[in-house]
Amino acid sequence: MFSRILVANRGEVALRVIRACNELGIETVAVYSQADSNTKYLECADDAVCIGPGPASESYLNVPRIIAAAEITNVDAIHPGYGFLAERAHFSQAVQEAGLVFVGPRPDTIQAMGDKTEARRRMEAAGVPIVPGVTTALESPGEAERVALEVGYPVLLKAAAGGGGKGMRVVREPEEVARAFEAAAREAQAAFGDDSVYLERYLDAPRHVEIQVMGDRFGKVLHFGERECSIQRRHQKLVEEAPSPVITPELRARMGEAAVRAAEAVDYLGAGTVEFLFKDGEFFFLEMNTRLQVEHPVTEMVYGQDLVELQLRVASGEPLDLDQDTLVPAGHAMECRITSEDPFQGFFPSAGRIDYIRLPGGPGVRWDGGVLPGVEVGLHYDPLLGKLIVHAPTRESAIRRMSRALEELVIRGVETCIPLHQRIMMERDFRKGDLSIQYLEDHPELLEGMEEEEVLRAASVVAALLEESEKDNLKLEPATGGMGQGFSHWKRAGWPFRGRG
Ligand code: MV4
Repeated sequence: MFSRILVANRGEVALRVIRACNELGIETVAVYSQADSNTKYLECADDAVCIGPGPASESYLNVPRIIAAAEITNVDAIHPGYGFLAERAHFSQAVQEAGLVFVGPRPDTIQAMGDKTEARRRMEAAGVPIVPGVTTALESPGEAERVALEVGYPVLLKAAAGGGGKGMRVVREPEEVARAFEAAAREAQAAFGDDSVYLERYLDAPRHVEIQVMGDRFGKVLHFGERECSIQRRHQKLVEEAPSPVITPELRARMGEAAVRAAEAVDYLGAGTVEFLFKDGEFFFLEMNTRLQVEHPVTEMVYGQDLVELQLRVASGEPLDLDQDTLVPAGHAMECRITSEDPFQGFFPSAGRIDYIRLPGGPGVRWDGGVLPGVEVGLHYDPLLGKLIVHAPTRESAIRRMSRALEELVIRGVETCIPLHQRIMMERDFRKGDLSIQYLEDHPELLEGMEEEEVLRAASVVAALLEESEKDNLKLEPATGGMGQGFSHWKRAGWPFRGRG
């Protein structure tokens, strides 16, 4: 096992990796930008190195500075976390060339999965179901027209260098294909410096279900079941859960075997995720993410495994000491991503100084967060403040537990999406498990701000409570963050939904 590791990331994922290292007796070196000098993850590391100014290109994305920080602190390995450099083949390569271990897949694997047409070719060869369509880039608008007719409308044009939704175009009529092809190619060129575009059958309102995999240096690959990640906005996931409400043990075994074949086809090392679209009982390979993912905790909770510990063990050369047959999910886990965005103002990013945090606790509640009171939340980086994760025996009890924990959680100083999560937990289709990637578009009422009448009623309740507390000469903390945070006093008085069953 390693004796000292550099964590090339920030915030909650840096803390997650440092915690795993602390349990394993591995020393940690954190890196930080000048914008991050007083955050929580730094305090938990054994050493910390400033790698540059706030802009990510000059700090967390700067390969020479990170390698230099690793060299002066004498580490054995670098863990990239997720985002930033986690899926850059050249970083994995540079770490190796510096004589260090990259905690993640080999450069060739990252490269192969980064090219979406090559990924489709490899998956097809490995017998993994792919969405019907082409597996090489389209040469011309004319070819796009011919192929679209064969594949059948509607079709989706995608950038070969893409992923995460950039440069996609839905086409419903043959007359539109040529123009859409030109537009998609231009967009792909601008976004990725590569104008290659390919085409697939467009699936309407599928679910996003993904399988967690882990590979060791001896060619063994295991899967850890699925996560249901359908609830998202603009490709940013909001709520994830495991298991999926629609995946039976038989389907889990079939999807898991497909994901293991996918990983084996690219000589997979470390933690990875095979994404599928799921519709009408069928599943189709979408992409493979060659990293640990934000939502990995829901898998950890139901499988009772520490995925970061496993990453570190396989990276250091240990074999995976588990059998697929013994990996069976227990209970139900759910995660809400807590971001500094105002869901009722178009998810407008919110900046400010965090002046108060009250964290939830109790049975089956986990908080993976990277912020502390006093921390300045800026606009340099991703808005993720932390993740609230619960584990309970059934999906119904997990939803009740999440509602309870969301009510306990208070973050003041920035707007957050906590009130939206509270509404989702109460929403009928969510409760039934009736989900798709269209969920938020299908439920616009969840994003509506409060009616004026409701605001006035809430304000009068708050005023009455304040008057009461003054009368008793008590200094009461509001139960949640006040007006911006879900009108908790009102909710206790019966808004917006009562039921707890
Ligand atoms: C699709 C699709 C429907 N049909 N492919 C979006 C991100 C990119 N990685 C692939 N994406 C999609 N590919 C076919 N053939 C719908 C999406 C999609 C999506 C997929 C997963 C999670 C959220 C999504 C949101 C919008 C569109």
